[in-house]
Amino acid sequence: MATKTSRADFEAVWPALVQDLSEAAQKYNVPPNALEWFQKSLNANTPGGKLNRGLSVPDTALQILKRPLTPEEQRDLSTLGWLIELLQAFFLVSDDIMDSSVTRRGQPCWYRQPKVGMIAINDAFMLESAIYLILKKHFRSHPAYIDFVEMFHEVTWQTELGQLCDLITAPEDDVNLNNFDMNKYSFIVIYKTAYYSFYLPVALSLMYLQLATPNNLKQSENILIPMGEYFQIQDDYLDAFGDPSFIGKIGTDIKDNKCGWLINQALLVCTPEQRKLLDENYGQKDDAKEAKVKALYNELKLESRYEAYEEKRVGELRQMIGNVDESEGLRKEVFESFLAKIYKRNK
Ligand code: DMA
Ligand code: MG
Ligand code: MG
Ligand code: MG
Repeated sequence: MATKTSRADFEAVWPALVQDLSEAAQKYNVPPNALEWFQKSLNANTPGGKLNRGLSVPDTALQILKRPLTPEEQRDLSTLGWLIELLQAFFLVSDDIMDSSVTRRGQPCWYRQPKVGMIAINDAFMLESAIYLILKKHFRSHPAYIDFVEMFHEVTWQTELGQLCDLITAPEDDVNLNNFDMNKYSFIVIYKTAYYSFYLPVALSLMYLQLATPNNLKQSENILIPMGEYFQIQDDYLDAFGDPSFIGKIGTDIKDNKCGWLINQALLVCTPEQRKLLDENYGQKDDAKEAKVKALYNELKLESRYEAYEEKRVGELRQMIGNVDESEGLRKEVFESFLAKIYKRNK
């Protein structure tokens, strides 16, 4: 039996969702050029990524049920997966504006595309609204409908809290590395990334299957939040050490004065002279200064520090997964397959 949802099966659900959303706009006789704009934004910002989050909704159900999904389950769980991809699209369109990023998924960021500019802000809001339009259309009579709605609201709120801390810890005009530390860092990444990327897909799947007991949700959170923290540490590592043509985005963390994993690690091990170099070069929109910081990251051997961190965290996660209580229908495989998707990723 297949234990993974194929990308093609998952992608096949998307066009019908665009159609549903188009109908929701046409209900108000929206002018044709506005409808076209909305469809273009949906298609440019939602598919095209790794789809890890979206695929994890049907994948979680496959691991739990240990049988192939019925066509109805396949469609519903993929639809819930696409709602996470819409949430992600909403966050990424806004994140790229706030981070002054240049590329995303190998293309110019949406706000940098011809004729888009700051209309991207409204496009982001519409991507968020799309979640609730689809939820209502497809799941209004599901017993977990209100739980789905509340879960999307809560996770959105958590992500916004994380983004707020990420942004205010990185003021453009006031570089002060004393403001960074690993506790602040953990808060930022758990809230801005771990809840929506890791906890949400599993929670939605459990709710859909009517297996979302307090114990199952708590166990999932206890494993998926540290897993999501690890995922964002990978993102921060790849920001400086990844290949932009492979990861599809050009890193901005050094220039943006971000409280990222690499700078926090550098601060833990640098000498006073190296600290001076960081103070003078971090957080400025200057290619030569950014290059100096990267050179110091190499000198400090942050790459092997990262590899050591990765092995340690993955060992801890495997230990936690081994202790999962399966008596209420949760399965270790849910977490094993999630971990397998991200271990040693280079994109
Ligand atoms: C990502 O943080 C968090 C959200 C909520 C999009 P980031 O800015 O490091 O992401 P990326 O590297 O993809 O711009
Ligand atoms: Mg960003
Ligand atoms: Mg960001
Ligand atoms: Mg990043």
